[in-house]
Amino acid sequence: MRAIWLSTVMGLGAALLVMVIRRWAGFSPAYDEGVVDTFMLAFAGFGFTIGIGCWDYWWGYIIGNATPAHEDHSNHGAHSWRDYFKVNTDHKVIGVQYLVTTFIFFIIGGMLAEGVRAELATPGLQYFSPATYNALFSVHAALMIFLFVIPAFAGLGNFVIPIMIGAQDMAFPRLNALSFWMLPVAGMCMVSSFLVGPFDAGWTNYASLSVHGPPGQTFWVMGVQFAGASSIATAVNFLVTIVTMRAPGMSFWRMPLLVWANLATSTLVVLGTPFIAGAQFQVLFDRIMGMHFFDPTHGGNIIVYQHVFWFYSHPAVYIMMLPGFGIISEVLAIHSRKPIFGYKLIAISTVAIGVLGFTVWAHHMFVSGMAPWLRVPMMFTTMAIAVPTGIKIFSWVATLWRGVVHLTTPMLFACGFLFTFVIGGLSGVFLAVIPVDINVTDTYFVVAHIHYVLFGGSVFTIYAGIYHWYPKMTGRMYDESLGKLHFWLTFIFFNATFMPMHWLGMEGMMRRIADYPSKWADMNFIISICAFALGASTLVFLYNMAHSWWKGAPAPANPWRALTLEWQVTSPPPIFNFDEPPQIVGSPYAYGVPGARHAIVTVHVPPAPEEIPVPVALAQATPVQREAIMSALKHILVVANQTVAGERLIAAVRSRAATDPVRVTVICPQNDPTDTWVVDEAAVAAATRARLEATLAALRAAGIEANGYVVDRDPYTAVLDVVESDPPAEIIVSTLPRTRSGWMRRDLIERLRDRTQLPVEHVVVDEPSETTTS
Ligand code: HEM
Ligand SMILES: [Cu+2]
Repeated sequence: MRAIWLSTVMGLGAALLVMVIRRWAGFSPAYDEGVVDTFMLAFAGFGFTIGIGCWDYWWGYIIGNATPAHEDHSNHGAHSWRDYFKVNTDHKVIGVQYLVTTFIFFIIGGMLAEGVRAELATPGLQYFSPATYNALFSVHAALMIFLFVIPAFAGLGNFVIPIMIGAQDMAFPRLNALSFWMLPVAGMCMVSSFLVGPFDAGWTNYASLSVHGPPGQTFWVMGVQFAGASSIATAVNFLVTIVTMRAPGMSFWRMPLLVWANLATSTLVVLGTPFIAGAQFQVLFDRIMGMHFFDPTHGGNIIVYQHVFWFYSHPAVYIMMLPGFGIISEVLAIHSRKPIFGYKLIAISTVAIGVLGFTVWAHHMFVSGMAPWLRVPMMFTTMAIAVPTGIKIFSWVATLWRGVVHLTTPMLFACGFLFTFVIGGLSGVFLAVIPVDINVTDTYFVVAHIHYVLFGGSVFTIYAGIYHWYPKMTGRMYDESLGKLHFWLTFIFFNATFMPMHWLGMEGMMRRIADYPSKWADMNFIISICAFALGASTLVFLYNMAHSWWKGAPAPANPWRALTLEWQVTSPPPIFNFDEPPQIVGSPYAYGVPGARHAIVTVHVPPAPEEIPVPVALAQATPVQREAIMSALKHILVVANQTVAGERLIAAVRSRAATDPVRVTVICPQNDPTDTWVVDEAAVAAATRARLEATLAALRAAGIEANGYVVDRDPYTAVLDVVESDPPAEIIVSTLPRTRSGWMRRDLIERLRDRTQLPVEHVVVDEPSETTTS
């Protein structure tokens, strides 16, 4: 491919050119690793993005080619799997590209972690030299942070955010593609550092270790620059998209919380990332140009590195948290069928965390030798961040409270997140306390803390998001039992791996060291075994994703019955998302509020090829054809008694039939306590039968295949009977208003939802004209 040879040619060419210039200018040696590597990587990376075609359009524009009057959208949207390997400007394709790529780096980073755990399984040095060990955890952490967590959120956001706000794409689709294609470049820089002597100064790359470290340090610096450029470009793209492209009616207070989270995160990225880029350039200049930013013997200052680094990297922990918080807000509200508790407070606390995030950076430097007084304000600001974070936690728990909780896989991961993140947050508050931090600095207590927030906080939320939007992205359902298995394995082995590290740390086991005293042998052995099991649990996930994409059941447009916009279009969404801009009319979270709507979406359904009404087709069919027609129809079960012929009920069924061919079973359960004292059994039964016949006639008149019967049971058992014998896809229950309905007094709807796990719609029929009285 053009990308490969262009990046090779440009990389080697640049390296050669630099050497020639150095020879000519009289520098010796002509081959200086640092300088040559820097130019080689920069040009190879740049060449890759050129070769793959990111710059084609802009280049054509610059050299004055005629720009087409109408964009032909030829590289927009995926028409076959091959399109995922090309430059594509469709945010949905880019979102999937991001997720798949980041998971590849997640797996590489995970394998490096298993290497770390293998070495630590027993005391002494077995597999790796101390230097290699340093490289293992450095590359592990760098890949996890810069090539997995941060870009995986960018990928999810890319897919979901434009649809959520009712836009057709991101504001700058070509820039979006360039952002994505810089990622593999960044990842290759980091991974290929193993070829030259990998970087080993930790993911923080402190000077002066980084200045004097092996040649791989240069690879790390260039990797961070590409990853950083990618995230800044994406963040600008998100900001412009969210601020300028929301659908009519979507005020800030009607934005889903994931959009809020992304707005705050993108602001952090735009303000913070230039700092880490600057710090890494300074390291690079110290290395290759003989500058002395961080060399005290020449008037430099080492601590300045840490200040600049953490001024980015503390906000970066929120870059790795806030999008996850957004995902959790969506998942919890949708899967517990309740309006989110404290919508505005969650939104405001998201922004507050973003702002406060810039005021705490030196809590990472309590023992660095910085001015001692600076610790005190940093301690207080750090503790202050616990307030908005606590607000969120309480709001999420309050959302769950008395909701109809559906323990689907995304919901399980969301609950797992709550559990682990609270632990990670609490150990964070401990670490904010100066004397505690001084005591456990650089021990396994910190390693435990990092993983509780990053694995529990970010990886769990990424999983929750992927499962939640998987049906939308692929148009297929994932396997729910495998999903649950994946969750429990991950949850159990995660805690078994990282919880004991708290104790090791408090006993004084130091991090970033390949060996340890033998008194900790047992504990470390157990941890390593659990870490291998944790790694293996990922296989369940990968199998589920790959197999379901290939063979999973087709996903309906809205399997979770969510209100937000991305669920109102087909799965997967059409290439330009919406036929017409949707109109936003209400809150995105009014779950369980009767009649609530978030948006009005116009969908132009293509006219069906032949328009023979189902009953007519059935009447003409042979028994075999009949069977086929019946099984292709979506089965809807309607449960009603007094309200059975209600207009609203019939309208609800008709609207189902408008989108999918349906067949309907209507049941009228009889033994229902009525409001009257004296009951004439025979008369009641006759009246019920008459209402049922009227309903069936009305449905058949509308071209719907309908059957029905009066049953002599209570509604709950009657429904379960049908679910057993002829499983419906959906249930519609029609009752009188709550105050006058015996069924509602017995919580019929909730009980049916819990028991059958099917969508149950409740139609309330009120006006006297709509109920046929006997
Ligand atoms: C199978 C899962 C994982 C295992 C077994 C694991 C194991 C470890 C271990 C043992 C260390 C400490 C090495 C040392 O200090 O000597 C470490 C460091 C680290 N890990 Fe992980 N890890 C895993 C997943 C992750 C994930 C998902 C992330 C981030 C999203 C992450 C981020 C980090 C960071 C930031 C460090 C600090 C590295 C440094 O000291 O510079 N890890 N990991
Ligand atoms: Cu921090």
